[in-house]
Amino acid sequence: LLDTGMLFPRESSSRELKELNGLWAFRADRSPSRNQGFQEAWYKSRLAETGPVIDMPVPASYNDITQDPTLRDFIGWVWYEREVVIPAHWIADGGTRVVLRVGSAHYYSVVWVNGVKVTEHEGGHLPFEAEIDSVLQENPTVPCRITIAVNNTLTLQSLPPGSIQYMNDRTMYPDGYFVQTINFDFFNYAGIHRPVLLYTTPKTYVDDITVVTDFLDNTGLVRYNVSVRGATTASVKVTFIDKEGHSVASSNEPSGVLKVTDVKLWWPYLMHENPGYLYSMEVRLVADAEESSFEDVYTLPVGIRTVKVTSTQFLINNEPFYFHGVNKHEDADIRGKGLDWPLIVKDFNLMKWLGANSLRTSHYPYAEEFMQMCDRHGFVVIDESPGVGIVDFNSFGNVSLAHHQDVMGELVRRDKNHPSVVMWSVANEPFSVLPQSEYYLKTVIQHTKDLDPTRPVTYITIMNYKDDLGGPYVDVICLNSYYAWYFDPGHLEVVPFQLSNEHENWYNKYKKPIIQTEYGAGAVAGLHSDPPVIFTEEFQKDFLQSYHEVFDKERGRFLVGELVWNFADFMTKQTFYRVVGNKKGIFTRQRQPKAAAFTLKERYWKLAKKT
Ligand code: GCB
Repeated sequence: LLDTGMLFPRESSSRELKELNGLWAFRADRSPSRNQGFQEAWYKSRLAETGPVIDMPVPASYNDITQDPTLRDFIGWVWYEREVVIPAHWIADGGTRVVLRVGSAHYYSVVWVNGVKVTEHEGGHLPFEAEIDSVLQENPTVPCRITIAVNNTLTLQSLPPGSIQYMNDRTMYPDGYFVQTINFDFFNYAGIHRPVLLYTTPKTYVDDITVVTDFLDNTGLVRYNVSVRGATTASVKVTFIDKEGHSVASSNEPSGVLKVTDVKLWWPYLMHENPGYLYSMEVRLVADAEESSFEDVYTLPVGIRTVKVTSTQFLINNEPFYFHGVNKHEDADIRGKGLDWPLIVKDFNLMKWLGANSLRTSHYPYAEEFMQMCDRHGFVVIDESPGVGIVDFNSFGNVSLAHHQDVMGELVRRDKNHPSVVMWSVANEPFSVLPQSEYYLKTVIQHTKDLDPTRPVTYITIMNYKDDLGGPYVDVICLNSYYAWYFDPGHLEVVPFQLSNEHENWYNKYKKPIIQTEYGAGAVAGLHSDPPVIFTEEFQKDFLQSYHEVFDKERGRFLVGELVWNFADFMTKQTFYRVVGNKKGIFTRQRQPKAAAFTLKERYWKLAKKT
């Protein structure tokens, strides 16, 4: 299905980059049909010529940028436009491939260049791109105009699924009133969330690279495959370079195995004094025929490590790994889910402060820039698809299954070379007790294993071991538990019974290792009470500790990890059980610690010393 690669755009001697971040012109299509933009072909001229526009930063969610609640809650098409001057030499000789790339836009996007449609893409959280050099050559306007229409509507066939409900009782709701229903617990932020850029390659170019790593004694083995696209025949030269810049292995074949002597393995943060070691794999493409001269150079960071799962352990480089870390969200004040470097770096600093060694990209793929930081700093990642809130009977139908498989294809294609990614999660809390769910989950998991036979695959469940139907198909049992929160709220005395029974039952049934992929309690920063009650900082702290006591009895037996819910407070839709969002963060949304953060910090550093 996916017949091209999706390498992260990098500059090289043969590739240029031009970022299109900054201010774009913006308009929401508020017509009753939500379709005026297409009817009037707003992409054909400058957006300002067809109506009023406002400034909109890219990347950012548009929801929290203005003072307008109807834009915050808008459902439908919004239009973005920006002009850019294309360097003359990109189009002059016809030898350059120009690609427009969107890091992600939520949810459905259509893209035009100078009024010509160049691509459309379904799904947020994953990149898409289009070759635009022929459009630029045929319409050489200065500047060049890029228009992107984005629709955030979620349907039973989208991932995540949702549905639109029309409220037709005119005594109760105004004319045309409808709502978006969703089955997930985070705000459905929308817009262009990640960088938009133009990059160039020669017409014959490195389209994709796949690496699979292993080691034997002190020799690293890098099995690789380079796929080339374009007309001309070309030779591939691969050079493997260490951090000091020394070439340690090389080859002249498009695929093969590189042998790296005295290998420096990629290790998780806190597991080794030199975590996150990355080599550089330089792939150089050179024209074979004398009459054509071109070269394409792409350099991929590569970490050499292995991942294995036994019935009781999760092994990285054949050593037992215990996940002590966090679940995150891409979420912050004002920018929503928009990529923001200060926020990313701050979050990494906080994770290091905490002594975390791992995270789950709950509940969708995170920015590539974030994943690269995980590689470099040695954070171990459970890479989750946007398959969150699959609860409706109909969403187990064939259409959504096919789409889910496509999304896994896009995710694996994007993230397959990250050493930090040690497991794929195809879904969070699907309603895996329905008979239809078994075939669905089995199929998505098998599909993901076919795409990447080297990593374990799982989904995250909250269902009982008795009723859950997906257990036989996962490599690691991943459980979310909220005893003493959603059930028996405030009664920590139930935790040792309910949590440990749950774990024992799952383990005895499947003989697979378990990760507690979520556990957590809400705390509004600054609320205090002794004796503790729910929503106070004291309760959140005690809640975590009561779970830790159970974990400590199971670590070394079958429990291989604990990921707190959540790293930071995050926004949700407005509902009576959320107080300006979900407050289960151990940091506030502004990244300040609550009392529980210190409890966790002490624990994680202790755990780090033990492993
Ligand atoms: C869960 C979900 C997560 C929610 C969390 C909660 O089980 O996976 O998305 O935010 O519980 O706080 O309810």
